[in-house]
Amino acid sequence: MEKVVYSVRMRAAQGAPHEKGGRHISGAERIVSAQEVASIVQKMFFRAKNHALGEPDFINISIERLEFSEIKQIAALPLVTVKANDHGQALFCARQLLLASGVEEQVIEEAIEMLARGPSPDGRNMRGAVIMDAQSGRRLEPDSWRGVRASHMDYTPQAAKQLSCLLEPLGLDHFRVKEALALASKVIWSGTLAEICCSDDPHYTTGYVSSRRLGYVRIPHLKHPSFKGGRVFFVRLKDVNLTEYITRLEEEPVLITQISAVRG
Ligand code: WAQ
Ligand code: MG
Ligand code: MG
Repeated sequence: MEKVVYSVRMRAAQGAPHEKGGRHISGAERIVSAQEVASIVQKMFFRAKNHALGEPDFINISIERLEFSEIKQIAALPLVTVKANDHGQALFCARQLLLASGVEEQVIEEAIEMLARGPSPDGRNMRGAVIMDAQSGRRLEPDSWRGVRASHMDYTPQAAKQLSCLLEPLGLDHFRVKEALALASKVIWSGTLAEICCSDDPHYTTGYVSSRRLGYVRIPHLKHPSFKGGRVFFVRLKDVNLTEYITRLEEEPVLITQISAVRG
């Protein structure tokens, strides 16, 4: 990539801007070279405007200059899809995977409950993720209306191409899968013990559990159609300094330069 690159980030809300309590509709981000910025902005506008959750009233697109040399280079988590035939089996898988990653049983139940109900205090979607103490289940994100957003991550063009080639024969070469893998890889790199995620799109039912130990594990049917969706980042408080951890998640730019194993 060039010496200077740009972080392009989009967030869209309905009714009011996010900071004035608007409903979150869509968010996306990329790290690209200068000549790509205009086309990415156009694509993000189109994506926000045509979202399944509705048409946004406020679309915020920000562009930030970054020195390539200051961006951390990381590997993607290995990707695998488990077999789950229905929502019950999916929940069973998710519980086992989180348990194997070191999350307490009771905490897992609280997190699943939260994804079903809607993680914000009024039971709606949040723009960001819940941070949860893997031992006590205590919520640690500073703002439980907003949550914490993992940000400033993307693939290098070469890694993106390589990933597409591996996903294509599996029928998974879709922006949703690629974005979720990038996010999950950064989230684990930042010091997260494990993550569980369900889309906020009522029609997209595949979710995932990820951890350093298990990689990115896709779980069909994880999201029941009635689930609100969201993300929970589980942390061990003895492993991370919470303030530094949140800064890393939100601000530290990361490019994925290396793709790990991909299995359908
Ligand atoms: N940081 C933290 N939380 C986020 C972020 C972010 N950058 N983006 C979204 N969230 C939270 C927010 O609460 C959303 O409502 C929720 O996650 C779901 O986001 O392999 O589509 O973008 O087949 O709807 C996973 C499976 C799809 C992909 C996930 O999530 C696959 C998905 P969505
Ligand atoms: Mg998204
Ligand atoms: Mg969505």
